[in-house]
Amino acid sequence: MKVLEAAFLKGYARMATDGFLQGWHERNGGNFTYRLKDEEAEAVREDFSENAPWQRIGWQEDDHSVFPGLAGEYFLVSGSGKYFRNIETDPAANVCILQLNETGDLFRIVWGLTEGGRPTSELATHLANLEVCKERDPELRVVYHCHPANIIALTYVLPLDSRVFTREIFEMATECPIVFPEGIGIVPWMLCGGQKIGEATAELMKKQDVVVWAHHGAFCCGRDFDLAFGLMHTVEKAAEILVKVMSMSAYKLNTIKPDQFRELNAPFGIRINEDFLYEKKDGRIGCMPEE
Ligand code: 2HA
Ligand code: ZN
Repeated sequence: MKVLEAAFLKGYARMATDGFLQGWHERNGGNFTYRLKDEEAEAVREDFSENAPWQRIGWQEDDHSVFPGLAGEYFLVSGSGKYFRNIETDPAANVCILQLNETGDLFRIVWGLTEGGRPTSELATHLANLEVCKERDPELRVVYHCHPANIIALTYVLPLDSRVFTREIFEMATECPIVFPEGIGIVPWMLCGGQKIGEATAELMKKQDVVVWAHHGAFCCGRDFDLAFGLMHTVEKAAEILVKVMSMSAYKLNTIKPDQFRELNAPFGIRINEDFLYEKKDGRIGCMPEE
């Protein structure tokens, strides 16, 4: 089978368009990886070329990333400098499939980027995330990064504290704690495009499916495209509601209370992390747990 006919390629391209239409991918903003199943790689192997050189994963000078947990695997990855709005119309020019070597420290492009280029500048972060995700759930295959305006806006006015950020988002929609009961991780502003921010993000993704990069964007993971896209969509929708609420008032008159969140646990078969269910003194938005 040709890569262009494969269901995983079509699902990936459709999600890229969906993200673009949401306004999350201005210019070349965002990047996106999918870790292929063995049978998916096998089915399109005839379309792979093994002539491309092996390359270091690092992008910045002193980077030398190694991902032994992903050795030998294949990944569908967006191209550096490529635009999400072009992925669905011309996947072969804008994305690639790459393979990691047997020690997990070099990659080679086996398909795509037909007009040249490199995989995303955030490759180290994507692989670091995919490695820790695979460890906690072997079926977690999608890592997605985008620039959603409301999530980013909140990083200027909420404390950059996972407990506060998560709790304020949880209060904006009952489905939030059901969809991501482990909450949102926060990486303070750091230089993007390298190994250090990748390590900081992956440390949080060991437990959390959503990580916000302050003043930049967000990452999420998922078992498939629907779950990863749906997760980002849910967080950004809640962030949009919070921006609207904060535009009207610094205080909430009504909200969902900790014991009401706890009522969700049994019927939905979840366990909302208690770190987010602290008592609040009043309805002021963004107050720290100890205030
Ligand atoms: O431009 O989003 O984080 C791609 C990015 C870098
Ligand atoms: Zn970005």
